[in-house]
Amino acid sequence: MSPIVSVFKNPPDGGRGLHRDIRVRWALEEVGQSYQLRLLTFSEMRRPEYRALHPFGQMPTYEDGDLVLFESGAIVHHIAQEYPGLLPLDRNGRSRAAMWMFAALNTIEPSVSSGSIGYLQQRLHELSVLLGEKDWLDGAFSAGDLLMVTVLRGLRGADVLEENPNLHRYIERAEARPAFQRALMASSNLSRSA
Ligand code: GTB
Repeated sequence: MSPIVSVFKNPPDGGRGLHRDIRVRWALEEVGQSYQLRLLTFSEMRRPEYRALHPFGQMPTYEDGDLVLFESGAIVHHIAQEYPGLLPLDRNGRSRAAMWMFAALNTIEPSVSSGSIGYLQQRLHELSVLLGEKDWLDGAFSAGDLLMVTVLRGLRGADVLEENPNLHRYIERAEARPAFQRALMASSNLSRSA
């Protein structure tokens, strides 16, 4: 049985891959693991059956046998540990990839929703300096880059992002990955058929 990922039946983003499920779909595509979808409307997300999977009634969730997970970061972390392809082989490298996963969700994502442009500007500038002309944050593409790019994608076109051209190129490089393209295509096909 392949894992089951919950997604919006009628994605409000019109299939542009802006919901948190894109993180999970992309991670599964990167590691070459097929998956099934649990399609949900907003009202179905409020039902007790779904609350049993996700206490906050959000998506995505991930079901694999007797394992049920919520929180997109935890799900991507699980996939990265379970299947080869999203974490380096050495212990220190794995810990640094986890550090970048936390940085994406715990430092950059909150700064995006903080409402303070100055604060966000500062964090993005620091990230831009750190990335420099490297392709990825720390060696090969990892789960850290995957989460960081999903956070940054929401800022595309905004001055605060575009004043860091290397971050724009970083997003483009990640979006050009075949695994991302497959995940995005699956999201937009779903939206078209809704
Ligand atoms: N921390 C959780 C995680 O990472 O899994 C956050 C999950 C979350 O916020 N999920 C949202 C949700 O289920 C969907 S992605 N919301 C319903 C609810 O809270 O009741 C957030 C989102 C929503 C809409 C757009 N959009 O329209 O473009 C983009 C992203």
